[in-house]
Amino acid sequence: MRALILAGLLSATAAAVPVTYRLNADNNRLTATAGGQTVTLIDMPNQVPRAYFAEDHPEAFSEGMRMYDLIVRDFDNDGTPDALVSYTQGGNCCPPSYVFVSYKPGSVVRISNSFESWKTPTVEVFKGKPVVKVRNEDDGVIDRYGLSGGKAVRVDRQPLAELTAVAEMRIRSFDPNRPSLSFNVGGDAGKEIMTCQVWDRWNTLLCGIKDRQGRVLLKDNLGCDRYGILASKTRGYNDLVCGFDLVGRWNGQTWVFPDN
Ligand SMILES: [Ca+2]
Repeated sequence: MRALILAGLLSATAAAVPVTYRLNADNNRLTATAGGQTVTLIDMPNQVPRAYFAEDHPEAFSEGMRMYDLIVRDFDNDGTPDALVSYTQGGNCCPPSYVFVSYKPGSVVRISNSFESWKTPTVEVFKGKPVVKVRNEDDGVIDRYGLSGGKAVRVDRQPLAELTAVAEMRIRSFDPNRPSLSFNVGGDAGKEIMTCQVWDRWNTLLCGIKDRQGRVLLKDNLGCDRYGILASKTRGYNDLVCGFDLVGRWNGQTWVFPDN
């Protein structure tokens, strides 16, 4: 009997502590539940934790912020699940910030330093630990962040590979006096014309493609720092590339880019 109790205690100690993280429906409160007890970790309207609402706090929160992208893993491999959560004031000025939030029953809540990502990052295993993979197109890199000692640490940085285009327009070298290039993208033997303009708000390009009859093959409604024509083809038409590696493929009527 004694041996049984001891074995039970040991396995309870060794097993991961079950912690559940939850965002409320308004996306402004993050709670953790463990052992039947629910604790508020971040509460934007009520300024919890208080210190984070000071303007000079490096990870400054504000009352109107919302939280998204709750991703739960044991990021630091300590046996207790941690949360990665994004927070933003909204609007398009700045990318959302991401922090790791760790709750251990009976212990303090730990919130890491932040990093930024425009898009929801993916989580993958890197050198035996879950890491967050962030595409940073402004700097042309893929960064990986892990949680270590309560801090978000960049554990890897790789250059973003650019797909090679046979013809292209770039915001960096764009000349408004020469906004078009012609290239035979497929269909018949004639050349189509790609015409671009600067989307001032984002300092990026909006390019459309018309055929010789003036029919619109591609509407200019996708902002890309680079529009390229690739050598590869889909249904007889050259594939397009937006930015580094977002590939648009011909569907019989236009080019379709995946949601990025
Ligand atoms: Ca953990």
